[in-house]
Amino acid sequence: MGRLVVVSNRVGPLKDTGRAGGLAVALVDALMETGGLWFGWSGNVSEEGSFGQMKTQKTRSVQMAQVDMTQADYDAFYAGYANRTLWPVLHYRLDLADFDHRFEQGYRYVNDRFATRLKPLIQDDDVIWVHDYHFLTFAASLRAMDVNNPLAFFLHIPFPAPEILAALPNAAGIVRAMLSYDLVGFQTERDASNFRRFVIEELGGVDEGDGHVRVNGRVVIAKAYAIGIDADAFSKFPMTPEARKNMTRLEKLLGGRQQIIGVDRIDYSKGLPERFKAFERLLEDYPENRGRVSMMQVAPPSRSELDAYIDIRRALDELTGHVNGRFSDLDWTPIRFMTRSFPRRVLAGIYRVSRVGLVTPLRDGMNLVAKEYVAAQRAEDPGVLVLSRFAGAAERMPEAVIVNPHSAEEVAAGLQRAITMPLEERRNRWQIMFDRLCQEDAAAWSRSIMEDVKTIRRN
Ligand code: GDG
Repeated sequence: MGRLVVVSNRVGPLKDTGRAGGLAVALVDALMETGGLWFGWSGNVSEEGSFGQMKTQKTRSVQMAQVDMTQADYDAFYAGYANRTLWPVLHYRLDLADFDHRFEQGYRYVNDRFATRLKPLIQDDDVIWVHDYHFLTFAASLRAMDVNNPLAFFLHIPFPAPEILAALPNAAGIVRAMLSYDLVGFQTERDASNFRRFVIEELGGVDEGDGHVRVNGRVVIAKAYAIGIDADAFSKFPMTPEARKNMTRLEKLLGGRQQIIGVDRIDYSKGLPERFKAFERLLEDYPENRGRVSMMQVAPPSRSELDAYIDIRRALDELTGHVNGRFSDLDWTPIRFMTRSFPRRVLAGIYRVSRVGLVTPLRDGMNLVAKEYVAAQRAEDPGVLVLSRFAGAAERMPEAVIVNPHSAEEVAAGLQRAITMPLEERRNRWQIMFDRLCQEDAAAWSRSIMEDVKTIRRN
């Protein structure tokens, strides 16, 4: 295979710093193997925008190239179409979507501009791998500039049923643009089949079997490739000095009580208010947990300039106050809500001392926190994952306690089951999930996509 070129909204970090997430880890290995190039937005808004100078940097054989955006680009492309239109629609939240036609124009414009800047850097045998909902139309832009390299795409978030997507103005135009890719990858079988169904029902495509669809004389691969984590590395994090120091602090505070842990960016897709209410329900329905079980929620703020995100944060502050006011005792506070982030190693330590990992998104592409929680447990005495059926992770983790996040009653019952689960059952469930996480890890994920890229035939 030739050189790998990765395109994503944000570039890096390359090092395994405290903040590097699963995506960076998976991509960096693949990039290093081929001496690749990583291209995207610099994170800066400037007057010249994408017409300005390209920032380049080479670290450990990987070339990075970044361009700016103008404020107008940022408003229409990033804060507009990507995060006010596509994010809610693709998460089945039509009620929160903002359909402003100027957003789509700005989005296509930025995709064109970024493609124009990338084009001179492309070599003949490069494989170009584009990431996520910011760049649905990027391949169409490149093809219009006569780029003939293999183009692969991976969508990190859900792809909704055609009945939902049809509400997006010009949905057919957007999906048609996606068909300029040779391969379109999704997190789950459900997402991949939703996409193929749209192509077949709305665009006259023909199912060719094995995840291939034929449309307008071309065959496109549209399959599921569930993203994994570096399970081996993550399982070792709790043993690092940084993690141990913080685990001791936390264990001292807990004083033998049990902890439920949640870790999510503040986002309406994550089901946080529903989760807080389910925890309140646990204390109501199973009062023996009062004074004995607490919930910690780590919630780094994101996209905080958007109204929907401001509203959710306010709702969570209120719910925390409500539950704590109602149930707190002299030596016990039910909910600890922290709108901050922790280094990854510390996070792994927090997972390990928590008896229950609570992951209850209303919709989620995959959800890496579910996988990280399991990877961080000790084989001798593992905690229990309580997982929403609407997280992509649920498709490959049926040994978790699977719940419907919309039902406070059901989540409370799931929590009670997790809290009281006998050791042997906890071990059995954990071992199966951990083995699978090690097998289907981040490296396996990018490898399986690259294997399918090799089957692409361009004429
Ligand atoms: C999108 C899709 C899909 C969180 N808090 C801290 C912290 N994190 C890390 C977690 C995890 C990552 O951020 C979050 O990943 P998720 O998968 O849970 O969710 P999204 O951010 O919405 O990601 C999702 C993913 O893309 C990958 O394809 O799974 O469905 O929505 O790695 O650990 N990291 C640190 N401190 C924190 O406080 N260091």
